[in-house]
Amino acid sequence: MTAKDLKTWDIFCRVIDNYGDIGVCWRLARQLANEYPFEVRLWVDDIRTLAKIWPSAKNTDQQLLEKVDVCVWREDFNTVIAAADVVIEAFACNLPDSYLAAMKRKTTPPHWFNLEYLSAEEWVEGCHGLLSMHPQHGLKKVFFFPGVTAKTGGLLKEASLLNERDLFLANPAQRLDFLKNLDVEPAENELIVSLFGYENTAIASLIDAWIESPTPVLCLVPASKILPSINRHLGQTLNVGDEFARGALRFKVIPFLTQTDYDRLLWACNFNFVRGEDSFVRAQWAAKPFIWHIYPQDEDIHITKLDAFLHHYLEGLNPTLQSSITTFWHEWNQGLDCSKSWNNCLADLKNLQQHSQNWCESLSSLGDLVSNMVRSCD
Ligand code: TRH
Repeated sequence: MTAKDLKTWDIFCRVIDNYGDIGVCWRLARQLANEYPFEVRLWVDDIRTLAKIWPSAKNTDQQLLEKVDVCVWREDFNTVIAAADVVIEAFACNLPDSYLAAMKRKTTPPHWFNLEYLSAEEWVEGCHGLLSMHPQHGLKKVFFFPGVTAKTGGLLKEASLLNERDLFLANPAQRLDFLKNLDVEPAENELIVSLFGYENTAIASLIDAWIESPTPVLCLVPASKILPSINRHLGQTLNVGDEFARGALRFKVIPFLTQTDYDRLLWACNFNFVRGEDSFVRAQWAAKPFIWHIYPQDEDIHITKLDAFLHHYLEGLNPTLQSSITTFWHEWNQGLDCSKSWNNCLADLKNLQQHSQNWCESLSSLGDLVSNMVRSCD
């Protein structure tokens, strides 16, 4: 059987916290269903979180959404008679026993992937594509690692994404209309920043730097976990729709957007603060300067992951900017004063912008995760 004979795909997703688990799975499901002649079913245990990034998702057990059959994955899972030709277990979420038994019953065993979290660490290249055998059923599972090098599974990227981005950016009126719909009217010389992050004490130093900034700053904050940190420093209770101005800084709290509009936001801004996994990837495809608030882990494992990414990302950049970015990213992730490193990065924004484009092009030349996964089924 080749990939084109594999008609049915099941994706299993457990929402651990925030939006990244479903964010990745929903994007993956949509791409498989819309770019290939596959029947795609997404099993998710928390439909309300899906509705946050895709508001047309209803709180119902089964629905067809964007060509994807979206089903609620309940603890007492026993609804499936036939397993799919390809099964994606996202982030080691443990498939239900009854589903494993259905996989075992198939005449040709399904292709079974465990989709791992993204990491740019070196060991990932050695583990991508490794097989493990299920102790009871003897079914084989492939470990599929996203990554930023040719020896990994690559990153999720829809076929039309970069083209859509370029069309959007080539039409300044479209950009202004998009912002206007968010009730945002930027002044001509304002630096527009999008800010999505976890709670972070470092925001206090940035707010102070932006108030004093020689370039006016318009900061757009989708309602999320960083808002209380902002409110605390400003002594305000800003909510969706509120605006706050002091010195050279304007803050605007915008609604949480759909995944599609969030891309547009990243394209429309001059600098993006992102976090977790999926927004981090989208910022790279936006080809704009960005900073990553990595998902914090015990014993500072996340800092090793941060450095592994920086090692690839900074290649080819002038040493001064390399050092400014490294310092800025470390300070932001450790909740430290980052006013100086922000100003240092901004002093070379033109080069940083060019570098963001170069990075995006080099990533794009590696292909994309879905094509790589489909090809690996051949
Ligand atoms: O929300 P995140 O922090 O998600 C995660 C989870 O914490 C997960 O458990 C962890 O393992 C993973 O990170 C690494 O960040 P992420 O991955 O960026 O997901 C956010 C999603 O929300 C992404 O799909 C983009 C989307 N989004 C919108 O659709 N609209 C918005 O306005 C914003 C700000 C984000």
